[in-house]
Amino acid sequence: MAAPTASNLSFSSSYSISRLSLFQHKKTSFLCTKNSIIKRKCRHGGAVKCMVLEKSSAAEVTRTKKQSVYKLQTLTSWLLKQEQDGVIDAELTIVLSSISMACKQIASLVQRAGISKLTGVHGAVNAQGEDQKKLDVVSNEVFSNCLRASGRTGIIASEEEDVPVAVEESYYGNYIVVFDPLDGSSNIDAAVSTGSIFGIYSPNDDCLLDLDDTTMLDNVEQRCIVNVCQPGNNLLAAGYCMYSSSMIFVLTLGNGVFSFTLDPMFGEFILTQENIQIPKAGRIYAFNEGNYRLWDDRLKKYIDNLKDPGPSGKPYSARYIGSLVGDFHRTLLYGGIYGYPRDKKNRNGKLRLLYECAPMSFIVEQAGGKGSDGLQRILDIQPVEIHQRVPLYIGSTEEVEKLEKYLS
Ligand code: AHM
Ligand code: MG
Repeated sequence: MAAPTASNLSFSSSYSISRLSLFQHKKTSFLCTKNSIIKRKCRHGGAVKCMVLEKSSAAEVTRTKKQSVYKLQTLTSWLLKQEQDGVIDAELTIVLSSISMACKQIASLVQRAGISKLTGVHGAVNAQGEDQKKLDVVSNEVFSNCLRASGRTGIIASEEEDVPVAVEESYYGNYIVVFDPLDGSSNIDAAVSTGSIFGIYSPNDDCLLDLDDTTMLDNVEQRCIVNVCQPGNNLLAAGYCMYSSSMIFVLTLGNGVFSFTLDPMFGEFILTQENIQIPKAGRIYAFNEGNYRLWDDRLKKYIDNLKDPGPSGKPYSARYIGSLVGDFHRTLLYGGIYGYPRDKKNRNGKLRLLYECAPMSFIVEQAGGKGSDGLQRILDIQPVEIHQRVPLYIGSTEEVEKLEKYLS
């Protein structure tokens, strides 16, 4: 039998069978210790410490190799696996990859905002009458460009655009993507956590633009609006990316919630949590209590009870970042409730159904929690306009149900 060449060999620093390295020559598997390879160049025969493995031992080594702590699953490889398993199609894989690329770019802009003079206001007001930050505008452009370039998106609707936009003919695809490119942007100038939120809807035949016809743009816009206004129940995928001490990408495709952390050493999202389950209950509440005076009396009673549950109970802890992605992420991992209620000034609360409340509710339900407007499930609400606002109560099932009892 011909001797294996040194270039074929793997090295191991240990003599134990499980840690010896394996190489194969035709149908026979060989193990070589590091010493034998280094000292004797692993020449076959003579005094060289090479062993021939039985097939079962070879399989054992292969199994050990699979469990290596150095094996990392990237978002890309995870998405490809979902595609192979038939959970998503190739087009959606590309859309999701484009979104992750947009998030990486936005993270870099957020991190360098002070240096590149991207803090402060832009000077314009968005469709909802809010002052846009410079980074709101830039992030919207980054997100939109990445989606357009994917060639798989047909319509995009953003917090920062007045109406949903149909992607140009040459790049046109089927998926409908709704997003808030930089949520919690009032926190940016103080370098506090922010995030991007997105939801993806399925192709809708009623909406596919016939690019050959002479439809007026207004009609196209109207058709886009109709198609974007889908209830959260129709979401195919939803997720968010949090720009914080770590950059975390959380995603659901309707089969559990998965979390990926950006490894800054090589710029890839790495799978760090699978099938996240929100605790059934949690003694943390996140509300902007500055609005207490404007709230409904039933809600005041609920909050009063959390703070003073009587002699038998321990008060809840208050945690409020003022950044939905950050507050939601903590709630997802530790349990508790996040709320943005309606009040005397804002009859429908502040948060937007399409690209804030619905995607987050899809994620929380996939993690075993609840998303409610106080009376009904957020995912059941049929939007009637793009920037529609709804009250949001989201988090651990028991906590949201407790609140619903107070409000009913
Ligand atoms: P934005 O999309 O304009 O950033 O507004 C949404 C944000 C949420 O992230 C956050 O939970 C909420 O507004 C905070 O509002 P407030 O400052 O009224 O507490
Ligand atoms: Mg927002």
